[in-house]
Amino acid sequence: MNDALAILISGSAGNWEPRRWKQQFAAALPDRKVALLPQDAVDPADIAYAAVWKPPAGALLAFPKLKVVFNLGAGVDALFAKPELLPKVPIVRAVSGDLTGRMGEYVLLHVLWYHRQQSLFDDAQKRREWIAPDQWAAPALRVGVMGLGTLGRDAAIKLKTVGFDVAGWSRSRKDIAGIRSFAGESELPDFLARTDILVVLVPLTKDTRGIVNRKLLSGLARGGVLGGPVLINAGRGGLQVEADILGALDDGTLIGATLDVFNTEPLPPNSAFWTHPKVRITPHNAADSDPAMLSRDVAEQILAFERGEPLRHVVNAGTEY
Ligand code: NDP
Ligand code: OXD
Repeated sequence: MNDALAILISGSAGNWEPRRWKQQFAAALPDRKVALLPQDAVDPADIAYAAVWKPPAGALLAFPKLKVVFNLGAGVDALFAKPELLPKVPIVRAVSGDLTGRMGEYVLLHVLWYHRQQSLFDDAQKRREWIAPDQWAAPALRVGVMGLGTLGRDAAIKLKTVGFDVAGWSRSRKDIAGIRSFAGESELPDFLARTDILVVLVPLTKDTRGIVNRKLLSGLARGGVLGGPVLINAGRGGLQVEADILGALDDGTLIGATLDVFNTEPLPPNSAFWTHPKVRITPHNAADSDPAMLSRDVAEQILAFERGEPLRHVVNAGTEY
């Protein structure tokens, strides 16, 4: 029998409904055993590949002949929460045009929402009032993208295409036409000081946990066209210190926040974020992993790997992304 694929997904609804993934993987790999765990019966020694989203800690150690783990999202922080329980095999993360396109849509939508002062019009409509606020053009708004990797780079280019004044921050310097690149901790203060809207798209790692805190938010630009800085976090909840964000919104350090990710998900009903007038919440759906698209990508990688070709998008265990 060909080396089997195990699917381990923590999730129950929407795109994380495990049976959707089983169906798509079975179609993408018709000649191979595909086992949805824990329900399907399979000999652990037959498993050569695992496709996972937040698998139970240590579950991957059950497969003695495992060759590759495919993470079904871009972020691998859930796996590296317990690195000592990871098998010593390559971990490949999701990189797909589908995922990248979705994130670009999300970033554009929310930056444009602030830029075009949409909340004023929503409120005015409720009052049946025809208002005429001043509106600036896109080059007047300075957007800063934290993380210029697969998703951040694409979002930054899309923002630049609309006309915004865009810069990005990453560990290593980038050369992207029309986008100023800031690199490393030493250049973070200058990056923040020129940023009206901060878009967070760094991965959650040992180096970035809690990076969106009071000190960082206090370093954002003042005096911009919005009247104060805005935070958009579509990365991970663990990047943000939530009490600091609430404090910054309350004392005017931030004028708004759009949050797709939270320390606890789903966001508990008693969270102050739900009712905060300056907060916009989305339910960690900035860029959903599509079962049909990603199972096809994983199947292609498995077949290429078996032809002796190198794996793509392998995570660096040292940097955790
Ligand atoms: P990449 O690995 O391609 O890019 C990560 C970027 O962050 C790189 O530019 C990297 O710098 C930078 N970075 C990492 N660590 C640091 C650091 N310590 N200091 C400065 N810069 C740093 O990731 P993706 O773009 O594919 O994804 C980013 C994140 O988006 C994912 O990890 C995930 O958490 C989140 N995500 C959220 C989704 C949602 O629906 N909300 C959906 C998909 C992803 P360098 O280039 O120099 O290495
Ligand atoms: C991802 C996510 O990391 O959906 O891809 O959060």
